[in-house]
Amino acid sequence: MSNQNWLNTSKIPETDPLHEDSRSLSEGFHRYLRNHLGHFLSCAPYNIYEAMALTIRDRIMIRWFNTWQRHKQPGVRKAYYMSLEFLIGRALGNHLLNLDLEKETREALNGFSVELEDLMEQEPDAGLGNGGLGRLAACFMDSCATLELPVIGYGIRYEYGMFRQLIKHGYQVEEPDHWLRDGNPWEVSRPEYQQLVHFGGHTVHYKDKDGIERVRWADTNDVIAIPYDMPISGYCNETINTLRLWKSTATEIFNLDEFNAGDYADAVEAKNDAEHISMVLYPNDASENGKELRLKQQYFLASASLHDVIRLWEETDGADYSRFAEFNVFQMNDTHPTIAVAELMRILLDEKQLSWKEAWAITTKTMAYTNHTLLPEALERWPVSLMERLLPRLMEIIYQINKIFLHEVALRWPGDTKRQQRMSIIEESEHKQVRMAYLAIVGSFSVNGVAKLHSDLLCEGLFRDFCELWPGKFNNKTNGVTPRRWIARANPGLSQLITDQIGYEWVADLSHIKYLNECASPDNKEFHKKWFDIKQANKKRLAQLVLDKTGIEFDPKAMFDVQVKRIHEYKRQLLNILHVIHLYVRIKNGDTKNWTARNVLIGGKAAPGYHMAKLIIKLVNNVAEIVNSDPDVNTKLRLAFLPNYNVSAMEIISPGTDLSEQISTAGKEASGTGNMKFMMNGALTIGTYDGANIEILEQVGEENFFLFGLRANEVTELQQNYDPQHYINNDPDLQAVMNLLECGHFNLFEPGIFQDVINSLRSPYDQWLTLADFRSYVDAQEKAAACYRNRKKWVQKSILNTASSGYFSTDRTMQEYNNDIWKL
Ligand code: 26Q
Repeated sequence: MSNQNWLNTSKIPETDPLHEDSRSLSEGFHRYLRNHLGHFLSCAPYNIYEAMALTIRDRIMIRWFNTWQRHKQPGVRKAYYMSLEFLIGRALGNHLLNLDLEKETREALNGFSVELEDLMEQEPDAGLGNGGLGRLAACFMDSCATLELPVIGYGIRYEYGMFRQLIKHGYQVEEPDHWLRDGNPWEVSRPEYQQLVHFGGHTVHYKDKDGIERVRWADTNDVIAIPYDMPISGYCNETINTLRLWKSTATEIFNLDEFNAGDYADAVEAKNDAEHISMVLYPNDASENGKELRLKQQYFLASASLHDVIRLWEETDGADYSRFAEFNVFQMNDTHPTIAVAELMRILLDEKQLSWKEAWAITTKTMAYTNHTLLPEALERWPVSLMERLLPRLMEIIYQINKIFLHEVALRWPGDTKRQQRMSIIEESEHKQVRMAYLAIVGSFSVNGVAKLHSDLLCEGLFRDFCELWPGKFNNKTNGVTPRRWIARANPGLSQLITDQIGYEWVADLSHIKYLNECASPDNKEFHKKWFDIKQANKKRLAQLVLDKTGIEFDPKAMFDVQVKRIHEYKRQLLNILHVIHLYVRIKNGDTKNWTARNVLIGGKAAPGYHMAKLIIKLVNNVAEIVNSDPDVNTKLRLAFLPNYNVSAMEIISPGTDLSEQISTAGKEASGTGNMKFMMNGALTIGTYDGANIEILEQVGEENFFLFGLRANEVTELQQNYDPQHYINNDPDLQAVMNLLECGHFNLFEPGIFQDVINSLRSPYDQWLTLADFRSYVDAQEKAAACYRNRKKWVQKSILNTASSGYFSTDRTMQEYNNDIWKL
């Protein structure tokens, strides 16, 4: 497609592999700093990081190339993880761990007045995701490389990642995160593999020379997609997998026309439109419906990635599509890239001239879909009118898929027109919409949820009709997290202790962590003491972070009670605050016999347009102000809101946490993954019977978990007839808390600002049933507090939590995806 002549670099003779001793690293580092970056006398701290990253990247290159070569061989079946989000965080420390170069790198910096830790701090987080779903994609990539699975990640190279959160007067303020400002030393651009992506225009139906009906998508506005590759290193193996991120730019042709017409401004605007596609990550972690640019992003990713895979296929296997499905499988991370179902059909039909039957067989053998939500309001829908304007050919194909599908439904349930309506991919209402989840289910051979309960509830509820139709399609894949980042990197103290005790195998095979069970008994005084001391050191590190970011001082001797995650009503940060207010009331009433001092930490971002979530942040800050400034209270209780929660912050937070708050309304949190990071690092969980909490509870045992609250079925039942006043009337503790909130105690100079929060708590339509779980939450908190006072018992439970976390490694999750879905 491009007029450039790309040179064949494979004929250039190989050079000797680069050495990996500290001296060579040091030389490489100096060369980069001086010869490449031009810093002979002075440089910014960032340049030191940059020079070291480039030095390490050099060592990655040859392995990366070799991995590509292996994967390119004919007969290698590959999986493609398609995701609008990859929440990677920092890379340098991770590569050093995986390449086992930390010691050498540290030595290479000797004589240079900079510590490796400070240098690593210079790297900005790659925050290309909102939360759980994006971080999961990053953990998956890590595990696939470690397991040597040929998996390529496909995503968007957002110029601006997740916004930076500032707190001003207690309110969230968003700031753009220009993470690429100083360049990205890890990425390699590959303009030779650019792709054209079409938008707009119209379709032309015609008969080809054999009289077969064909369709051409004409008069489109095209955008170029340029791939930028990021290396994903495996742990202590030679594998470097690829995360391929697309950047959008304008086509030259497109601009030239406008220039020639003398329309400079229009040309610039067109260029702008094209470049906007990969400009910014949408900061909502529930679908925000109808935004045209978001749909463009989705199609941009799907189209560029599919064409890339097709290109690879034709390069290695020729144009024989009869075997395409044997060697390729796509995993769609939620419905976000689901337009890929229609796009693959379009490519096979219109570009490769396959028949509908052939194209559909290939599509439904290569597409797999993962669902991440049970909230019906979060299911993606796109207006048909928008689709027709932006992607007219794809809309035609979706109609055709739906027609054939509804025919199948009609044959299965004759005369059941209600069911046909319910199951239709097109929602027939005044404003017709495409139900992306249904398109994904119909077009995929596998549909999975992300925790046992979640997968069960999907089949009982949202996807019930589809499960009846195709029971074999639906399966569960419980989430995990990578132990490399979340233990080995985040918690070096604990890692060393674990390795000293049970050997190093746990890093690549977390099932080994169970051997820690033997150390849990308090008879192991020495081990207990080491475990405790490490937690203390990690708490000090976390306290320092809190102090730096908020000015609030946490006492490392007190319990660290932490809830960090996106701010959402269903996650019930409000319930947490109600408990804090309850503790405050108790202290003020002198009800402090056998008190357990606590530091309560809450962190997380609110979607910029989510009023209630933003108000919750303000409430945390206002309560914190009152609690922390009261000398009667602040020796027993402190509260802080940590601004700008992100991956790097979690690397400090999870090792320093005693009590992990996982308190969503049962049946609403698909899985949760923060819960797993805390558990691995020896935190105990206070949680509802929801998502992966249930599996954590099963693994660690009820005596080592503070369970409370309604079950999912009880939630559904109570929602029919919920009377919050009833709970207030019958619980003096709750009454006292509500009184304080309602009399404006936490907003003395800001009258009425929390009225919306109060109204939602008191509403019989409060879906999240916050007040219904108040009593059992407070009681569970009391149990946790009592347990914490018994150090021996607490440390024992802490060890047991880590020891029981083996199941929650993404290595296990990826093995299950591979065994049941990908079969690589
Ligand atoms: C959709 C359309 C338009 C704009 C934004 C979005 C959008 C973006 C992100 C919708 C949802 C998300 C993210 C969802 C998410 O993070 N879900 C979480 O996924 C985790 C991994 O499976 C689970 O552990 C969590 O329970 C789930 O909430």
